[in-house]
Amino acid sequence: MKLLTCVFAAGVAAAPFAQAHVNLEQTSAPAGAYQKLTFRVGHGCEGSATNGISVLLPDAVTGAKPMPKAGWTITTVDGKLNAPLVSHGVTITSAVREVSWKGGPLPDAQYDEFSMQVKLPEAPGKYYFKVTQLCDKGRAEWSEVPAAPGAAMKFPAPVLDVVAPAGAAHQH
Ligand SMILES: [Cu+2]
Repeated sequence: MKLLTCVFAAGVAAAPFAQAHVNLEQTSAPAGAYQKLTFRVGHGCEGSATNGISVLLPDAVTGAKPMPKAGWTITTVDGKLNAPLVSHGVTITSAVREVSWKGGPLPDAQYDEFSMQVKLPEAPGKYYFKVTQLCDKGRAEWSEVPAAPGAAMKFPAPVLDVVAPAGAAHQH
């Protein structure tokens, strides 16, 4: 299937319309936290209404619990973690890897949000959530990860900056 270009990104090198993509409301959050993530859908696929959103979770992000949403059906896909995690003394080898909402459709002229709660990794860093946006006509893969800081991208993956909790340097 042909990958459509984001109409807001086309011909615009900088990112003044970054809010119009699919992105995360939260920009940063503390490591190890149970955190709400809200994915914002700013437009459809070249004018076509959105009828599905799928979010791929980074390997170290676990415990995903999608928030129900009227008019949308949720499905989750479990999978094995590349590296087992220990949480509350229990070793976790598999977890929800993908969360999808299907429904709507959400017209291109309207805006909506899709939320879930996750358990964030203990290791600080940037975590990328690759999102597939399905539309009545076409789709968009929000999966680009910057090769260098500030690199221009047509379909950036939503990103969360996981930071060390305040005072963490003094805890042992
Ligand atoms: Cu956009």
